[in-house]
Amino acid sequence: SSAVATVIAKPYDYPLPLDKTAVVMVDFQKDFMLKGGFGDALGNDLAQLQECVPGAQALLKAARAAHLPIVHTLEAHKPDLSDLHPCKLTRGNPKEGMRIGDKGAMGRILIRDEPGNGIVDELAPLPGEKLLHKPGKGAFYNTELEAWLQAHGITHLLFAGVTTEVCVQTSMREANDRGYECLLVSDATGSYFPEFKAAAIAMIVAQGGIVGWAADSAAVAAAIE
Ligand code: C5J
Repeated sequence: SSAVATVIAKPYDYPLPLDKTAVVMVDFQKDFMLKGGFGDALGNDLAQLQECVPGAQALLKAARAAHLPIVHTLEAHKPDLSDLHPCKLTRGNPKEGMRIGDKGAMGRILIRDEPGNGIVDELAPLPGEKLLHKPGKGAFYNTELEAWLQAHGITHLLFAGVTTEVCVQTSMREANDRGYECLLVSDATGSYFPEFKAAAIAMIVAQGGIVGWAADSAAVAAAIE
């Protein structure tokens, strides 16, 4: 269909073409959300990220019912670390044995296909949904995402994920510069720092939506159901 739904959003209504919109679930990984992973290794307060799980579940449910394509990104490095810049390996001065590639409680930290690198059970991908491994913070850097979106005729992206001001905001800015109309689902994204989440949303929608729009999962669900 060529139907266009309307999401009540900030800074103003978001037109959502039902056959040209995809959902990008950014890095809902055990590595960021559970003990023994990468986020934990960097000394973060993991409890903060749990708050956005219900909103992310509501978004997934509505998007699946509306048959929107869903992309799940995973921040991940190859086992031989050939896609890991030295600056990322050493950044944060992690404790001995807690660097990217080291063996942690959930397997090697931030390495593709290790148990800790997978998505949390509550938001597990379904067969047929796209998994996208990315070595950087942004989902477009060194990945097949842009080609995949073009092949599927996607022009509009709904973003969710962790963390708001790092991988989610970076990916949304990359998408905005590539011409995609982007909306951040505000209760489906979380940060270790609640004040950074609030600031990221505010800076995205400021200046008439300089990076894009924001709305909660209920507003998105109401528009696409
Ligand atoms: C971080 C991410 N925060 N997924 N990664 O290192 O936001």
